[in-house]
Amino acid sequence: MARGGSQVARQAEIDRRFMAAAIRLSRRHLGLTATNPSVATLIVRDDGDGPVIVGRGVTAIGGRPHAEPQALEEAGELARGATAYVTLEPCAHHGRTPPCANALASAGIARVVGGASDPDDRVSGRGYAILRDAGMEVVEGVLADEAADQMAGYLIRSLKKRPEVTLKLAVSADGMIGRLGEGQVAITGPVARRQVHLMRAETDAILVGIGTALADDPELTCRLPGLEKRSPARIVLDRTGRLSPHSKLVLSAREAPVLLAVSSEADADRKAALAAAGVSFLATETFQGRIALPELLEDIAAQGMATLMVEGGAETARYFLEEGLVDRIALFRGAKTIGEGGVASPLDPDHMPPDFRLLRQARFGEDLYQEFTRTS
Ligand code: AOF
Ligand code: ZN
Repeated sequence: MARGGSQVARQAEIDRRFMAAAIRLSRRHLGLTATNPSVATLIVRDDGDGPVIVGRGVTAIGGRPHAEPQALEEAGELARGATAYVTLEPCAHHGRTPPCANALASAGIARVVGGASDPDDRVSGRGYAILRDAGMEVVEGVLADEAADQMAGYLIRSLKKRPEVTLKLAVSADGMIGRLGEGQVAITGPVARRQVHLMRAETDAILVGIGTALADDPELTCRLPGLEKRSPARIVLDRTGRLSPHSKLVLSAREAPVLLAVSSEADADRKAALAAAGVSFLATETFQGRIALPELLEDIAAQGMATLMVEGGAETARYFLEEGLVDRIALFRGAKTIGEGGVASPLDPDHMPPDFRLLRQARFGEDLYQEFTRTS
């Protein structure tokens, strides 16, 4: 009995270890799988000398093929009798390819360990049912929260019809996010800045207010060596269409999309000039003189974007917070002070809103990084 219990505990530990590895692998295609989540599968077998990975797959760029068939292909005959670790319940529907649940069964997989459950009506519960009906042992919900966190954009888009919103803030040691009228001011060091570029690579879209676009002339691209092609779409809240055709955003519109959220007040000639430079528009309604965020976010999700990072400025950040539309706060706390003429952070870094909890923290160079997620 005691031995049985310790074996179960040992297996549970092995399952958590391989699920954690699968979750890390799933990060590879974040921001690259369109409306599909970036899912990973590991095929693991144990022929007596301990568990060995014999197949790996991540949802392909563009969203297909899914993770499972790729991992099964790599494993080949070694899949027979093996365990499959999947970060999301395997699909049960006939899309362009047969259901992944059936593919796992035909390959002779003996055990499936799943992470997050899939809210997709075509899949929810059915994927696991197919596996069980085929005689496989199924363990659901291993590291479910961690798996779901990695595909939060997909889950929020499915359930709320809007993208997951991450508010990114860089706050100086004296609680400022910049200096009035000075454009971009360095608050964090080079390591933290590279981390922000990595976050840009993993997100579908970045959003700033027109005030920040005019004052800072930011490019908002990913400029990490080798990841330049992974720049997200750039969205500006620009109700009246004030963005300059000579701004860095517009000048790079053919390399990574630029979308302006405008109302009917935007001047037609200005819009035409911007359109000629490659800019697209999200025609949005206004509410009390501002772009209506819920409608805008619905449009963004309808265009297939599941993750949105709000990068500035203070007014835009406050607007998203007031509307209850922030799911995650990515807070960089710089070691430098700004002093006179500083623009105060919309959030006190020591007092996050009560419905947010600290998920992880790290140090990047001299700067502290803290990530909070909404609990309700
Ligand atoms: C899996 N493995 O790697 C992914 C899954 O349009 P389709 O046919 O690609 O289906 C999209 C749905 O497939 C998506 O809503 C989600 O339920 C699932 N994603 N499933 O078995 C994968 N990416
Ligand atoms: Zn599938």
